[in-house]
Amino acid sequence: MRHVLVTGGCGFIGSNFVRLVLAEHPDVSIVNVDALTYAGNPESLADVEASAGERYRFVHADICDRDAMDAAITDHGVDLVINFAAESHVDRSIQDSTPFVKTNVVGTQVLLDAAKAAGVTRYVQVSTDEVYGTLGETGLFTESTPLAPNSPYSSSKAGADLLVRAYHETFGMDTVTTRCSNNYGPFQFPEKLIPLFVSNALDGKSLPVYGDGKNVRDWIYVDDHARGIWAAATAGKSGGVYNFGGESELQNIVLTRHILKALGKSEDLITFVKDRPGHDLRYAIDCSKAKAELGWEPAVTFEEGLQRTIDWYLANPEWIERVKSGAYREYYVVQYGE
Ligand code: NAD
Ligand code: TDX
Repeated sequence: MRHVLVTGGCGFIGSNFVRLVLAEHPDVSIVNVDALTYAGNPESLADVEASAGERYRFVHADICDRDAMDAAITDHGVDLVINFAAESHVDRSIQDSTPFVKTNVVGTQVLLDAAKAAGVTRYVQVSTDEVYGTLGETGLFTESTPLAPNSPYSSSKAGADLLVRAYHETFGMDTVTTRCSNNYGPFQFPEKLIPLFVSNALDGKSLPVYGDGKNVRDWIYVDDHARGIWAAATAGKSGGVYNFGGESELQNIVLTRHILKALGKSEDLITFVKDRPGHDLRYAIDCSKAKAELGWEPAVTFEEGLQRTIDWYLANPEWIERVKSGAYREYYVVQYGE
């Protein structure tokens, strides 16, 4: 049995990762450490909790808590740590960067120290293409593109990446860092573009497109990212960095029209609003290294992935309604007004 510690497993990508790895690898058990912030929802793993038996354990703890991290690693005989836990939304980091520095930078340092002290075999850092900053209209991010983050979110993620690099260089820790483009799929919190716009369209509310809508993102279905992380964790080179992307670039306005069309809603719902400060123009990933070294490639086309995602949101209205209660409303008013 391989004992894996996943942090942030009650979030969007973490929950999809836990479900997929437990289903595809019967020799793996997972302990999920999550602080259950606004973005963490144990309901997203209720099916796993009910069916995985001894192979799944949940620990309610903060990755900044060293004693709790030591205990989670030693109590469960963990040999592989995969750190998904993060504050992950750019707009929230513009409102207040404090929790971003705490969780993304300090939390990573604490987890690295706990993993080092326990002598785990490997530490995997789930990072993002946003650490590379922005592209112009051409070109792709490779693993050797210099880090040039532009938001408090991406700079806190870049800080974490540099700590991971330093623990590999200084202490010889076996680390792997993954950097992925924009994910979408089931269980994504409706502050991110796709679930926000699906949810608003279903409610007949306006879809707030920032600026002129011409910013470009490279969209990847969450299961493709999850498979990439597992491939990097199990077959990546020590100290390696691996980019993952969906090879599916779209301007935000084009994506918005796809969503409205798929839901049979009018384009009159589109509203252009004030641009995000420091809004990166374009992200696009060169994932040839992951293809060559890990035998990985994105398997889900954007059309198929978007349809699966929309079908999931249509089939799970109660998940989205519960998530949108309380604190979400306050955030929405601060970000978008009434
Ligand atoms: P998310 O916001 O949906 O989930 C984050 C999870 O981390 C939540 O369950 C939350 O409760 C937990 N968490 C937050 N602070 C914590 C702390 N201090 N201790 C323990 N748990 C804590 O995020 P996501 O979209 O699933 O992203 C997961 C990871 O992938 C992040 O590291 C993010 O930077 C990275 N990433 C995301 C994307 C994307 O498109 N969403 C793309 C590339 C990389
Ligand atoms: O209301 C909106 N209107 C809008 O036009 C929102 C929420 C977003 N946008 C634009 C901004 C971006 O150009 O849509 C694009 C996507 O925005 P987000 O979903 O907020 O994602 P992004 O800022 O690109 O970052 C995402 O990808 C990389 C994740 O949130 C990060 O966690 C990940 O690291």
